[in-house]
Amino acid sequence: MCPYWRLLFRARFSYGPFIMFEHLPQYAGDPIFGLNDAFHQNAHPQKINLTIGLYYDDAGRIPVLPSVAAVERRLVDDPSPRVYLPMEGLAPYRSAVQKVVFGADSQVVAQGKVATIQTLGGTGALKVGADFLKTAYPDSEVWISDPAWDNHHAIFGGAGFQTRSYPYYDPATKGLAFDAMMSCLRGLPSRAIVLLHPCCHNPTGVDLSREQWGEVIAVLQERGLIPFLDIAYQGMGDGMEEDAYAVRAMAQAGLTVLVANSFSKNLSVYGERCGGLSVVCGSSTEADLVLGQLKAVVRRIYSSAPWHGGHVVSGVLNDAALHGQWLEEVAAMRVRMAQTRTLVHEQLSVKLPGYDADYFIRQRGMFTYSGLLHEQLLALRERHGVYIIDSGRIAVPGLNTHNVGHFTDALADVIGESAR
Ligand code: KET
Repeated sequence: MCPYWRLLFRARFSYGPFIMFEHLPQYAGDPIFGLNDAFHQNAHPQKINLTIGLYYDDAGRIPVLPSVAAVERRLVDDPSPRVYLPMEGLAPYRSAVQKVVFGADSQVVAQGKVATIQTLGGTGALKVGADFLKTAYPDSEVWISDPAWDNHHAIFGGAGFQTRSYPYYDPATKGLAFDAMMSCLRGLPSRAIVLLHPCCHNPTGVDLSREQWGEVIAVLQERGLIPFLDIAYQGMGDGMEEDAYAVRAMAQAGLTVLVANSFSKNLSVYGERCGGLSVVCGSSTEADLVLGQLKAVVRRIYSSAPWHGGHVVSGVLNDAALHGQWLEEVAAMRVRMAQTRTLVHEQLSVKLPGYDADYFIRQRGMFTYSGLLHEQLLALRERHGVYIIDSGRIAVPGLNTHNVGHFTDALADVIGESAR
């Protein structure tokens, strides 16, 4: 056979199915979702899931909030067609986001300076914001707290940015490394993007005081930095209004700021993918322009946000009675988490007398950063069925009055063992 025919013959008959992707690396899995899956496979009778940022009630159930269920019942009977929403999302949803995040009497909102879109959860908001910023400031770097919610690096890295870390947590005090953080921020070039958590910092549970926020705002202004606020736990720290302090202080100070908010946790609608992205601009003209750019980003990545989730959130937030009910529901979650922290602290002071467990009550929101060592985390999983992610971050809502005794026994065992 001549070489040409041989080639053709081999191409046609000798090869099996073409293999195109075998050169790709195995996905290592996500440190949070991966361990959550491992937990579900464990057969330990007293196992406790402290991996993922989900709110569980005292019976260990993820609640369907009664305010949400009321709107969902209405939606079942609503004959409206399930059309595509506009690229920017449902109008009453967007105005509700603005009220919750910036306050009902916000000046910047009244002046039309805020461009807000409905997004696919907080993650979607971060992604749209990242793509938007990449168009506006392609050469900027994104500064993320150390330690971070890992997905911050993944999302901004995936949008093409170089990501960097600023000091945030001091392991010695299990508190804020404020001086180191400030000296890093003071050295950043103009238009650097700084990712900040207004409340309930993930993963540490360590937040800034109002005075500290004042100092951060001054540096952001002086250096011409671009703050990007990720508020995924509004209402879980000190209260719905209190937790938004940093957002509102920055808006009032006249900063250009991006805000990604999530309703996953505070409305317990994780899988409905409900969040918002707001950009506070210098004028209403600029806000219109920015809104157009956000729509363009949405159109090219997923076109529009979900109808059902949009109507659920909008239905709760825009109905005065349901809104009030929701605030009480969030307060109940917040109080239960605070009580759980106190309970752990009390029990550890008895079971582990020399151990400083104050961080449990000092840190706020859904997470506590334990500083537990790798061997201790493994022993907790293997011996006691207590699942905590590798960074030592504990998702507090996995604890309740029924399992806290097992948890503190387990901690006393592994920490006591290391001390022996
Ligand atoms: N921001 C932060 C800081 C955050 O902790 C989460 C979720 C999100 C955004 C995502 O929000 P959503 O609306 O779900 O897209 N964190 C928890 C779940 C996860 O890792 O995705 C967690 O840290 O366990």
